[in-house]
Amino acid sequence: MLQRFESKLLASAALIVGISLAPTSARAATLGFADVVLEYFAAGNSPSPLPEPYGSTGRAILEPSENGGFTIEPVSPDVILGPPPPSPVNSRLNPNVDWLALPQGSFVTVGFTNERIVDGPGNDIFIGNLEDSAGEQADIFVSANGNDFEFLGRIGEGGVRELDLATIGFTAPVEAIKIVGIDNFGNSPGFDLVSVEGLPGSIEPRFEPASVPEPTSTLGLLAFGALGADSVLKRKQKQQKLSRSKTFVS
Ligand SMILES: [Ca+2]
Ligand SMILES: [Ca+2]
Ligand SMILES: [Ca+2]
Repeated sequence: MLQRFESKLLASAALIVGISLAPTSARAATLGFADVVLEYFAAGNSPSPLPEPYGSTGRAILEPSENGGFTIEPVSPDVILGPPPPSPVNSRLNPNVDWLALPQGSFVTVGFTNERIVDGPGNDIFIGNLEDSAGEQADIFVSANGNDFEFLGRIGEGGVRELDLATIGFTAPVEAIKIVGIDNFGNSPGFDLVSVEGLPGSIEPRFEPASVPEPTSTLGLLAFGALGADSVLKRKQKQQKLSRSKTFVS
């Protein structure tokens, strides 16, 4: 019975999250940068035969001659979390640059655990991407609840990388940002995403939850998503109770 329930949950989870939520997507939170991959979707429009997700871990500078003319390798979508490496953010000059390529229609949605992004003075969101561009573009959507997304603007490698929430009158704190590839340009076909950042005047720090469930399984992730804040609150209350009783024991 329980097994049947679990497999039902897994099936629903697969539908909800598309391909998968990488178990390694929880990294140490860094202020101002995306901390978690909420969703990744492969549209399947990359030039054949490139299995998504692909990009580069940056540990080696790939030669176009090595891989059918494509400077890519399989990557986890979470390579875009946290801060980018020191300049230059260039796939040919810097072996420490990681990126996730988003070909036409493929997208990634990231969340923030220790901050929210708000409409501060001027631009608020910076989308880090490779400086050695082939003119790729991506569409950026923002959400205050992780479900409903509003189109904020189109950005381009080597072009506009910063966006202002005021341009669409988005006044609620941003909880999630979705980046959608719109072309297959370059030797790494698609928009080469490196980082997702809140600009300094637009970050609202917040405390991290006392404990975050280990996203070791899709089931765990689904349960976390479905139960949400309520379960976190209950867990916190339980922990408080436990720590109180510990105090008395000692
Ligand atoms: Ca962060
Ligand atoms: Ca602003
Ligand atoms: Ca590209």
